[in-house]
Amino acid sequence: MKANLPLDADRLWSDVMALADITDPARPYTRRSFTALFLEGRELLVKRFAEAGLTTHIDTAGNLIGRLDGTNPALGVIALGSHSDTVPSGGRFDGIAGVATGLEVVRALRDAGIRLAHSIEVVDFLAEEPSEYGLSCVGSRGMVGLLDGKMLELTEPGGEKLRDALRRVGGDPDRLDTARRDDIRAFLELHIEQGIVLESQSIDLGIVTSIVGIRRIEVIFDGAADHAGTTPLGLRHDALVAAARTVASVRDVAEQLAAETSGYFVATVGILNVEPNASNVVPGRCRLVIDVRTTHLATTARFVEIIDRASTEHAVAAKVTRAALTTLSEGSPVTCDPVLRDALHQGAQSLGLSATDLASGAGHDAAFMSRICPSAMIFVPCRNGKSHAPEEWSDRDEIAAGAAVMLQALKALDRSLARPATSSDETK
Ligand code: HGY
Ligand code: MN
Ligand code: MN
Repeated sequence: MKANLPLDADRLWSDVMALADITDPARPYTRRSFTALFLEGRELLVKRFAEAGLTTHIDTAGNLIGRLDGTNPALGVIALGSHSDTVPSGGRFDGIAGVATGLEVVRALRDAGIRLAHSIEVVDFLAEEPSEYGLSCVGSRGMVGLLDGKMLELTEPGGEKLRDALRRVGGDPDRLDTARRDDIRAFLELHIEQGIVLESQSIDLGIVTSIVGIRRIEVIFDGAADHAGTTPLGLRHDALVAAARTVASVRDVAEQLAAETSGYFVATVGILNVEPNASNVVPGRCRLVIDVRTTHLATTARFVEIIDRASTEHAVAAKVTRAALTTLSEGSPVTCDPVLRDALHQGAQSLGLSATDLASGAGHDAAFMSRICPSAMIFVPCRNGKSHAPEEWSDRDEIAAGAAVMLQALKALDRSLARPATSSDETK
């Protein structure tokens, strides 16, 4: 790992740790989107963005954007960033490392007296993690025009609508058209790998090739709440029995399809709500959410078809009913831009850092940003591949190395994207 990087690793680290301190103390590290803690984290970011010379605003999709005009603003924007919200009892680096890196890159340019031709924007996207409203990537969907009216009507368990929550954090659900961007020429996101490849192979950085498409599906079983002691087993309508067997089917079918498909395929049930959730009551209702990820959309369609059939069979066997499967959200798999990936590889090489191509099994804002501009991601190692858990860890120097590569790539792209495409470029 190189020490003499063209930026301030301690300053970058202090941003990451300062955000980590803003957590639900009972569930480190938790800073859920739309909460008071999230807004406290945003206040910190606004302050540090401003100290770095960025003008800040919240766009109507709720994204925090810090901007530094370029010497030739007509060229458009190169955007950097990620997200500052966490999963419940998550880590200190998922998302945060990417926002802090964008900020440090801007400060490093300032310290070096460098003013790029493109304007630079550092973005903290709203609610990248699946929020309490059941939707992920709220801000980046908004920036690319995919945050629709139906999504805005989603509610969290307390009944608040997403549209009202969006307004509460500074967005404007009635003017989402102004959040859509057509002036961003490139988007770069640094993220912890959330996997074990880089650490296990002692590679400094991952350059992401593709990002999985994620589909989240809700399944509801309705049976009959009954006395756990006096209701004979043969007369029960136990919704949890049908749900539990469906959870097992999700895992079995996922393993079968993952073995059959050449691409990447996983499926997980991470949410299981049981009503009334009492030890002495036969569960009357069960809700589960399936998270399906793949680089191969046809496999998702097959998975849904098999699970639709299997969950119906489990419902019949348990003498309960199963509502129609509801798709809560879905996104297609995307490939990262080859020109940006090459700039990241060149950046790593110029700093004597090792880098390898890597697919992402995690979803990211970059997947949505790739719909409006060339986008790419750089991964830094993640101890034991652990993420979405308090043990999540990435070293100060590992993040700084990733930031330095991003800085190198940004300077190169600022030059290459400013050049009008020549006929030879077109043939490339
Ligand atoms: O769930 C994901 O893949 C991301 O961490 N939000
Ligand atoms: Mn995450
Ligand atoms: Mn993330």
